[in-house]
Amino acid sequence: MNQTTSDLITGLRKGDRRSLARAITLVESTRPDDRTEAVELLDAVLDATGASIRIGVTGPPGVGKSTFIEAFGLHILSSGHRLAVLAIDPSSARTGGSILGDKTRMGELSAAEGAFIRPSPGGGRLGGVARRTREAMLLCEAAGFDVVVVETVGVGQSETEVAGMVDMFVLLVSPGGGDELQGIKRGIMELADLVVVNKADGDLEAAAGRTCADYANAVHLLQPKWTAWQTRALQCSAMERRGIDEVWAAVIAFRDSLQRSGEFGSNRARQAIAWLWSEVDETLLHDFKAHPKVRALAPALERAVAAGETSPTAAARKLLNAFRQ
Ligand SMILES: Nc1nc2c(ncn2[C@@H]2O[C@H](COP(=O)(O)OP(=O)(O)O)[C@@H](O)[C@H]2O)c(=O)[nH]1
Ligand SMILES: [Mg+2]
Repeated sequence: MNQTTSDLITGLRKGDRRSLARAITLVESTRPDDRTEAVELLDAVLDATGASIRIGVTGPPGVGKSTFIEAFGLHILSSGHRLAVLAIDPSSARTGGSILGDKTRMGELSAAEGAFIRPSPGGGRLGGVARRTREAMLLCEAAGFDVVVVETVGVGQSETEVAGMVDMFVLLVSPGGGDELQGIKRGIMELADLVVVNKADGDLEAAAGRTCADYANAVHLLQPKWTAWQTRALQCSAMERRGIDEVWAAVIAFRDSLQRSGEFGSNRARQAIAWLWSEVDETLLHDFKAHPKVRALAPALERAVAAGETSPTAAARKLLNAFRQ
């Protein structure tokens, strides 16, 4: 292990935010020597990880995720916790814009002593993002952040991946009629442990109440995820910072119920095993695609498959044989 890495470990264990930022940059790097350092780093701090509650926050663009996380985060800090926010935005790699928007919407939180906010630009493949986000989450825990929020834009497969690495999954929705309920994909509803109807203020307050009741009914029809917890629906105004304490109370109730039933620990164990295999999957696939023989053969085989001259199965076999040789 080099000096930089051992300095990072010391800094992390002291809760230094600059060391945390640098450690996350290291785990995000794809350079092979950085990867080696990153794995050593993660191993060295593993004993200091795990003692947090990991919360996924998702919802369609514009629902108020960033505003909510700002209000929620400040509330959590005031109860004496340290909060890390990891924001995954698959579009930010292209536009770069949403990070700036989030920085301003989370201005008070980013300036707060006990908070750490890190946008995770979507580095190409989604799987790659989730992979590094898991590692970043462990680093935040090692640095003493006992609440970790992973924010994801509710548009794609990212929800499933994020739900697979957090303890609790919170779905933010806007006030609206029955159509709104239809618009949220059923699959995402099934992942939610808590549905929060945001923007329950001003003209939207009455609609928020109705939407909240609709969701409360809808979640009862879903297959329960846990024996010790039934998905709830709440409403809040992130902008006016009302109803935020109820959301935090629900998070605590969720954690306590699942810890009592043993499901908290068993879920984490399941997630760790899934992580192991996805790490193997992704590394193998990466090595496969980077293999010189595979790279040499692939273009011609792709053309042959596209032209209908070779079956995809036969072409895949050729590539796999070239890889194994
Ligand atoms: N009325 C109202 N507007 C809100 C609330 N929360 C967020 N907004 C507004 O909704 C828009 C999108 O908010 P933002 O936090 O960026 O949403 P995100 O895309 O989900 O992160 C902004 O114009 C916010 O000011 C709320 O509780 N009430
Ligand atoms: Mg946002």
